[in-house]
Amino acid sequence: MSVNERTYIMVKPDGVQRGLVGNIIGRFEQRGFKLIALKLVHATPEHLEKHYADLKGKPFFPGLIQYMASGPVVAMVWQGLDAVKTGRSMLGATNPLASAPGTIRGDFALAVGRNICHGSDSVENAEKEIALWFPEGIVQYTHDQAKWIF
Ligand code: RTP
Repeated sequence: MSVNERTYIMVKPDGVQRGLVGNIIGRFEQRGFKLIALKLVHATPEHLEKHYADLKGKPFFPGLIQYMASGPVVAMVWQGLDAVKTGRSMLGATNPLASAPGTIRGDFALAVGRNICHGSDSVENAEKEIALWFPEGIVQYTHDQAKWIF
């Protein structure tokens, strides 16, 4: 756990199609995390196979890649205290049927195969995912010069 921990959060194609991007970003802002990278990406199957490399061989893997490649995703990096663990708890359980109300999946999703968002499950995987989705690097900034924020 660190104050400047970073996590990779992604709105999946169904979340984008359903107009949930603003709500999901709003939740991370309101919780107190800092947005340090964001882009809309229509990922290729090859890129998604790298992201989900540890799931290769699972029966749902081909369908997962097809779903994730079906439209653009919103790729984001959020930073702040315990960002990985807190990000996962904000998303809710992988299967939305087990996600508590008040979580993103618990409020907006029903099916495990259409669970609208992704969040890194460890600090190590967050760093790997950030490098995969933002190979161009991340602009670091501070609010120090924002004199209009008190
Ligand atoms: P994510 O990586 O998307 O945040 O999900 P996760 O860690 O909570 O879950 P993981 O086990 O890594 O699964 C990745 C994604 O694969 C889809 N999935 N489908 N039984 C199924 O049909 C099934 N199981 C998993 C979900 O989209 C899940 O988020």
